[in-house]
Amino acid sequence: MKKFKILFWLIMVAHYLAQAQKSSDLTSSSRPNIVFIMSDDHAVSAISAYKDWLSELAPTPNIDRIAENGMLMTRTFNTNSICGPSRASILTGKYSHVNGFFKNEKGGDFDGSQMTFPKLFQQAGYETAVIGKWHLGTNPTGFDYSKVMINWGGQGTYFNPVFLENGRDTIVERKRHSTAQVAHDALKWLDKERDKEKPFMLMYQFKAPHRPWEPAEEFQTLFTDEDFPHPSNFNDDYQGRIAAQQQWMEIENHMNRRDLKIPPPGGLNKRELNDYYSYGNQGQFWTPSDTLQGAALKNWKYQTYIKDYLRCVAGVDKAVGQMLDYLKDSGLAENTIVIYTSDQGFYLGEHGWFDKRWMYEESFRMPFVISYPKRIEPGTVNSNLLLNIDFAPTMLELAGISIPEDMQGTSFVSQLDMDPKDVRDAVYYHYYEYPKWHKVQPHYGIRTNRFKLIHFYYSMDEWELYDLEKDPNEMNNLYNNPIYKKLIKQLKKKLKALQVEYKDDMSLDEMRRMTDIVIERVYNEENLNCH
Ligand code: SGN
Ligand code: CA
Repeated sequence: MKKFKILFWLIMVAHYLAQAQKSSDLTSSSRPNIVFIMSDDHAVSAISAYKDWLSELAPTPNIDRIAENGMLMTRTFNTNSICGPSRASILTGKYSHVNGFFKNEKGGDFDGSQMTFPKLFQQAGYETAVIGKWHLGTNPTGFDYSKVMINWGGQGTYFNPVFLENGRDTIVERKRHSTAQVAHDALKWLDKERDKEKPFMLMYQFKAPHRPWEPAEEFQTLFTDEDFPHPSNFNDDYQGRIAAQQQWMEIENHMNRRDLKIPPPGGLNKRELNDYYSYGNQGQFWTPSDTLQGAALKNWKYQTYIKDYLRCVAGVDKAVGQMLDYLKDSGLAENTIVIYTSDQGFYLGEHGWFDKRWMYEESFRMPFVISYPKRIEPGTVNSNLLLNIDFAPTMLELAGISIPEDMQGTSFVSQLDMDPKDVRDAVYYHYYEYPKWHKVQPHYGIRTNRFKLIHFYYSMDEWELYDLEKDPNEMNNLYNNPIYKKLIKQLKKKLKALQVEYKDDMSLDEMRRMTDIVIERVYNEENLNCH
């Protein structure tokens, strides 16, 4: 009898200790804070931690600090390389066709009633906020505080950006450049406004370095005396790649006067001004001076573009540094996970292009660096295949919050711990928007560690195969080379399996209909009355 009594008390004590541990996990500082930093259109090559071709000319010392303190992911990809869709996939952990936000242009607004990772953090007792770019139409849901840009179709502008605060108040910020404003607001929220009893999850999101690449005054003279090199395939002729022959995103032929900061003549009304600035979008020829023509004109456009782009990046890097300094000085750094990423990559002259959308590496890849001093070994590198839909489950697991069954991404926490489980052998991609803005044919495909197979299906039936080891710039389409017949068969089988797994196994006609859908945004400037 006595034995049973002792056993009973032992069980009771163990139970009590377990409960106490659980509640202290929920209330104490042991739950990590998260600062999720995301810029817009920031290419991997424009982050010096990646030691890519622009690293030495345009360093990003502050973003690099995150990599030095934590882990640099070299193979992170998005599921649909365009702004809103990538953001919707990050929030939901689901592919575009599942979360319903598959194109920016006339694809409607994001359904904010669905489950998103910020909602799960909020429900678990976190204080949540989103500050900066949102670009999903409907008001943010799942946040205790939100201040997001709403003008220019939700893109926001670099100067005089218009924000919506907490879904109610419209504020035109005239004092600061958009990047500095977002930094100011985020630091203010962290330092003064949040509930300090709770752990926090902050989404700190910049418009920069999105088109039309307008840097803040303090960066406008940076790189003035530099002459940037061209990427090796700057003069790509798109041989063997039919879809690439039809796009409208060449630096030489599709940059407009706004992009290249050509001042308009006086006396134009709003409409004329818009026509003036957007001249060039569809290949209309113009030159800033009659003597500037041909290769020299193309180079001038490129130099103007890349410098403005990298000046915008310098602004973002400064804002990242301010955040890191604040976390350090306030004692928050040790228990805060810091992530830096971008909604997708971008072309900085590769294939002669700007913009994104393609499954080719430069736009398919996303930068991703993460630090968490308590858990991640500093200076580590991970080259496993990751996706933007993995971010939500990963953050949830790090915070000890359970991951909903229907999230399609997979947590990569085991990889942060250097004990990899569930490593993928391929990633699946699907892009829909056409023809606006840049005439990129809808396509889907898979990428393994070495090969990439793409199907352009909308108004053509073209397949492409690349050996990324031998041809990292994707210039040589191997699809019709008989040597690869067996490999193509295997890749197609894998592609089909992924389509079934992710429930994207519709007919081509159904896919085309998604491209053709026209749902106007409810949420646009005219309806906002904010000027
Ligand atoms: C704007 C740009 C396009 C860009 C899209 C989508 N045109 O429409 O060049 O591809 O945004 O960008 S602009 O004349 O308005 O600059 S996204 O990042 O929002 O997806
Ligand atoms: Ca973007």
